[in-house]
Amino acid sequence: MRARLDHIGIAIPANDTQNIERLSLLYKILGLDSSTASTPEEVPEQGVRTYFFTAAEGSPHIELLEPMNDEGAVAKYLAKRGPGIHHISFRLPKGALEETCRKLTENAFKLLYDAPKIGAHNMRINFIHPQSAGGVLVELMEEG
Ligand code: CMX
Repeated sequence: MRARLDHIGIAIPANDTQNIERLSLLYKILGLDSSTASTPEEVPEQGVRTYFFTAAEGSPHIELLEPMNDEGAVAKYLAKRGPGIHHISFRLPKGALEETCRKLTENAFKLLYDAPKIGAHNMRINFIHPQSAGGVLVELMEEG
């Protein structure tokens, strides 16, 4: 099993249209496909609206994370640390998530959920707590 770095999640302030437009322009100049940026996906369970920018084949994509309310993890992150890189996300081959989580737990890495949840793009997700992963929140995902 070999995971692939799928995307980098960036926390952005809520309701800042100008900021989203500027970032969209930045990624457009870099050639990222922003076709999904104008139609963000809402993930109420995570309390976020996500704007996805697709990079070149084989390269990690960019996911902007805008809080939908004051309670979610991203809203808390923004309040404490301000905008910036919120998490990195590894994509696992379909069917590998449970076994990978089992191995991580066995080796004392702290997972956030006992069982995977459904995230953006209908992916099954879990997270490794930043305290177990060098200060970086790590998302693990596989196709739902
Ligand atoms: N990256 C790095 N460090 C982080 C962090 C992040 N994203 N979020 C929190 N931390 C740090 C905190 O600053 C804190 O550090 P200090 O102890 O040095 O102050 C430490 O981790 C512990 O934090 P905590 O009190 O255990 O928990 P928080 O309330 O800060 O929540 C976390 C942290 C990871 C449990 C929470 O953010 C969470 O549940 N995340 C998973 C869900 C999520 O992030 N969803 C949004 C994205 C979903 C998507 O992509 O669709």
